[in-house]
Amino acid sequence: MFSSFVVFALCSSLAIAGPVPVNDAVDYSYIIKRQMEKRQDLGVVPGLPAALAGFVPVIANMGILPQIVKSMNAGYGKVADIPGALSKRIDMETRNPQFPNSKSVKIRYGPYKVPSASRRNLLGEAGTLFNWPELDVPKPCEGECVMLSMEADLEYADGSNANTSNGMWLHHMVLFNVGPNRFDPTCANKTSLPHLLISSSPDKAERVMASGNERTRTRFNSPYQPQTKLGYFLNPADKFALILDFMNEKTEDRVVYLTMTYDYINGRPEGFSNFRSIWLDVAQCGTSEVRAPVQSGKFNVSQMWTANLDAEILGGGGHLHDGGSHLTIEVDGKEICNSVALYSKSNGTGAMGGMGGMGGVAVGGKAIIEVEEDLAGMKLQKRDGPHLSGEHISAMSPCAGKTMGLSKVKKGQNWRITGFYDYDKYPGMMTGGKQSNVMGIALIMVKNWSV
Ligand SMILES: [Cu+2]
Repeated sequence: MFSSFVVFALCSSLAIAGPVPVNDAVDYSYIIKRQMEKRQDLGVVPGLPAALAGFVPVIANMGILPQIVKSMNAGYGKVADIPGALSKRIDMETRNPQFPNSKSVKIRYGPYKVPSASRRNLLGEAGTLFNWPELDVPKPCEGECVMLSMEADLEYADGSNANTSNGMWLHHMVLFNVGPNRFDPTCANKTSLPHLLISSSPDKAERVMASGNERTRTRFNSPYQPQTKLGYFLNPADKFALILDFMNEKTEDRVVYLTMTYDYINGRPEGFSNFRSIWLDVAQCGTSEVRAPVQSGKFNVSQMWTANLDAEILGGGGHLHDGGSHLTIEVDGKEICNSVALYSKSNGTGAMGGMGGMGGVAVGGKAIIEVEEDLAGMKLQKRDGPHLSGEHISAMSPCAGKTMGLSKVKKGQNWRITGFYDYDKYPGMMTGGKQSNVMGIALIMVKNWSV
């Protein structure tokens, strides 16, 4: 029932191989791994057909995107609160006990009416609430605070979980932060569909987190290393916005709440650094997909970025699809990172193979294997293309410490990422007998950034 042209999170997991060398006294490998996995979602235009990507400027200039989305959701989306529903803000015990004064709160947004599976939208998608923009999004704190982690979930009015077991999918959600000095560094001054959807632009809004139905927690710090002390700093003037996309497998309309559980510390706790990641993408601010230019042999895909912020680099790594051999990052003509694709037959995930896999990473000798979370992700056949037997990319080598040839991002630097492919050496993914679209993405994790 699920349409194959839904491009969001074709590869919802983006794993790196560990252990990661340390950059300074603190080992950031856990955070790098988590960010590599979760940030994958942020660069991809949720739920829009790849074919639309080339028309982004046209759609933007015509200003028709909101109308398209509106007509696809007519009669659905946000509805009045249900009498007797749970409170919209539920204080919880802290989920980060390693940090004194940390808090956790679950906020329920909506509710949202999702069409029945017997109703199809203009794209032929059944039972879909399509990229619903939500601009009324209460934050966990109104003053200054530091977010430590957060995660998205779906619930019915009574608080019971809405998930695949009862035919409801959190297909994807993207959380934006709109405010002074907020921007998506690599999309600034460009047209970006996700930002258009929330009536904003990459010069005013940045993507903070995204999730698919795997619903794993996005972390800005490591639960195993309290000394890492990283977080996403929220300011009083910041405003949240959401893009929501849910799917209903039952033949009646249903109403669900999106829940966000936020973990945070009020104020600016001592020793914490402001974290963010920089998303470099060969198809920047679009769908992240590039048509494979050849059917066999070698090619590469590349993109430039002029740095528009200052920051300290923690680490980074690349993301390629099957057929890719390595991804390089050059700054002012000098290579600072070579992230190499590691192929394996036995990543055991089936659905996830071929696009990054699910590698574990060793931190301080301790392997972190998040089996529960990964298992949930594996069920998402719909969000992946077909994966046949054979070798697939199971991880990409990270750059950090000795393997990261640069310690600071500085305004004006010329960055270039290049994804290298060789179909003769590594078979690509095929769609209808032809090479599938490919990706070339690099994520750079930084702290203490300023504009
Ligand atoms: Cu991908």
